[in-house]
Amino acid sequence: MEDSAAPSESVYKSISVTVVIPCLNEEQGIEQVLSRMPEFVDEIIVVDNGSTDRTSEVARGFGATVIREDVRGYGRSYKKGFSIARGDVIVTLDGDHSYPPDAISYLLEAFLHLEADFLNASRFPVRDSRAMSLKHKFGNLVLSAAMSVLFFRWVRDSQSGMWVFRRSILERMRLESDGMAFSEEIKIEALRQAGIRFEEISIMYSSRLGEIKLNPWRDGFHNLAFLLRKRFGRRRR
Ligand SMILES: Nc1nc2c(ncn2[C@@H]2O[C@H](COP(=O)(O)OP(=O)(O)OP(=O)(O)O)[C@@H](O)[C@H]2O)c(=O)[nH]1
Ligand SMILES: [Mg+2]
Repeated sequence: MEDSAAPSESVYKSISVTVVIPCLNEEQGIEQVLSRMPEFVDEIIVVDNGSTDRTSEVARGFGATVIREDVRGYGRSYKKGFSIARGDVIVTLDGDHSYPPDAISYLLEAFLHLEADFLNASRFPVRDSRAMSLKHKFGNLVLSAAMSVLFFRWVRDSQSGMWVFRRSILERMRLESDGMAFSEEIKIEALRQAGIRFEEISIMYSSRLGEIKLNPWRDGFHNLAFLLRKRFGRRRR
């Protein structure tokens, strides 16, 4: 936080910023992420999804608010984190240091400049060839193309885990996924709701630190099936 006379001056251009990070055994990555967090961030929430390593201790050491979500799931973790966030704007990223914390200021600038309500940080084009395998690139391309066709809007990276959005739009979204499909669901909801302005810009993406948890085939097919259900399934009230 910035050293200032009035506490309100720590906010970024009059908006307060909360960063939410879901973590499942990310002791290595979270240290790198939090040590690079910009000073102007007002609140950092790390959602520990039942880690058995030192993720929580490391995060607390950097002054983050650590909450625990005992039921496994990426979406589940985000929903828990969002429920206690207080910032005007929420920024998300993984705890594995694959998304760049130092892009947050640039993303916020773009978010304000574009007058967006939801800004998606696209990992494409991937500049570091080690960051994403050909198989992952292909899977991402298929899923993003499917989402673009089904929801009539070109989205370059439907699976990106880095977003900037106004916290107030959450109450207009129907977020049902508890798993990895949460990432595409939040974008679909942003696209679907009238009055939510969706924008997308590129960031640098790097290879993750720590152990891989994603199961590309299982999660890929699940996310594709989720897209179809979300598009053609009955909308529950
Ligand atoms: N896979 C998974 N990740 C979780 C879960 N709960 C929290 N997370 C965190 O959610 C973030 C995204 O998960 P990753 O495993 O990095 O998924 P990914 O980015 O699609 O895959 P990688 O390319 O391997 O980084 C990470 O910070 C995880 O620690 C969970 O139940 N499953
Ligand atoms: Mg990751």
